[in-house]
Amino acid sequence: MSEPKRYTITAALPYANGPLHIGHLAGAYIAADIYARYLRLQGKDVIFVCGSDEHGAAITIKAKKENTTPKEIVDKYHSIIKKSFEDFGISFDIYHRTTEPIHYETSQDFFRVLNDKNAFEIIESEQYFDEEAKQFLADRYIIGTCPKCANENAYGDQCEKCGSSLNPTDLINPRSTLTNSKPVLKSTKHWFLKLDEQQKGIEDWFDKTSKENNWKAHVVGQCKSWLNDGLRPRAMTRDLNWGIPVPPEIAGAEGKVLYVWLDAPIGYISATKQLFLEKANQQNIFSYNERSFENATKDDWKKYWQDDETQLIHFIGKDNIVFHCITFPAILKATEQYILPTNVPANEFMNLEGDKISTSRNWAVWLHEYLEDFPGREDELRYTLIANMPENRDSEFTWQDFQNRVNSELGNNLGNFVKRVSDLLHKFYDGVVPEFK
Ligand code: B3M
Ligand code: ZN
Repeated sequence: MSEPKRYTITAALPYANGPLHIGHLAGAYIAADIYARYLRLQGKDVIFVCGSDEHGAAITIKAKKENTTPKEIVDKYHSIIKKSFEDFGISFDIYHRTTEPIHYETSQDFFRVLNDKNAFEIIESEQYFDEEAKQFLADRYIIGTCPKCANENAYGDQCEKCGSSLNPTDLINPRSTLTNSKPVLKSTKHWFLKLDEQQKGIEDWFDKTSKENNWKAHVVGQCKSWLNDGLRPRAMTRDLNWGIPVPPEIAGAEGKVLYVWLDAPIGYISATKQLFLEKANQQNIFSYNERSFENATKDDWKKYWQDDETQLIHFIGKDNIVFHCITFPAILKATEQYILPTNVPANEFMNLEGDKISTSRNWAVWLHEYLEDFPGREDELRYTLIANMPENRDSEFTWQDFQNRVNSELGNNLGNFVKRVSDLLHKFYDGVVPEFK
């Protein structure tokens, strides 16, 4: 393959419903940061974009738990997350957010284009409705007994005990987490992306691209299993009061919002638009890659998303594979305007002291706490996470391992090496590095 002209590197948009932990760093952000820095050192034209994912049930559930509004939740966690990334030294060119107006416009435009291109079909179905709260229930708002393992607290989309993926109607004795009442089935219609019609196009693209670019085996495995099962239409709208409204001119969609997994990856594009708006206006002059932003114009974002000579690389954790390797490419492809990803180097998970990292069980090393407890020690954590990166299988963080690596690998080995070189330099070369011959 000929040398690409430029690179668009994205890292998964973290949900603004909690602070960052080491699992996030090991899963996506450090790998993306290494790659961006590596390309910049080679003088390549690179943008590295990210931002907070601020819609969806992940946010509304957290707001309910903290007895506040979704807006307050996202404002709070967006600033905590943004600050931790900065303090830790992840070199994004922009860290944006999905509640910005530019993102609403971009997402609604996508919906319009998809609608015009006939990429949707409207399907009517029965969904659970909470009559007391007077609202349709997102899958995560319904709990009940798992039909497979009898766990009484399985969610409408998944049983966390046995891992089965479920539909809300599979649950025995369903109840609403909003009011604890028994939800009723009520009919509603949604805009489904016709993924079934895109099966062949996506398969051809996937086979070619994954081979040419040597995709990771576990990513290929997951994609193949989805493709072999056959793609089915997937709902791109929701009946929720938190999200981006479906464009108002679309008849019959009043009160509906875009599915969070439709708007979130579009967030990479709106972040890029915002980046070039700022560069064109000479705001936010600081950047890790000055060269590529000289004489920037606000339309430059297009080069990074619509030019065949750009490589698009998504860094994500393994739980996001299907959205980045199938759904989002299908959305991009349907517009007939955008490039598709060149690679999606997903990482697996990092566990902590023998147990899965869990925000709800508060089992994590929180980045903002680490930065407070070990000021100026970003590189020690960065090194340990890199040395242990879950590139092809789950890995494990332990404080013992952290201590050993810092003391023996960084302190003894690297420290000694640097000290000896420096001593020799002073002894034989007056402290000046000699010219290489
Ligand atoms: N916010 C899921 C997650 O944090 C989701 C990623 C969006 S990437 C476009 O795991
Ligand atoms: Zn179960």
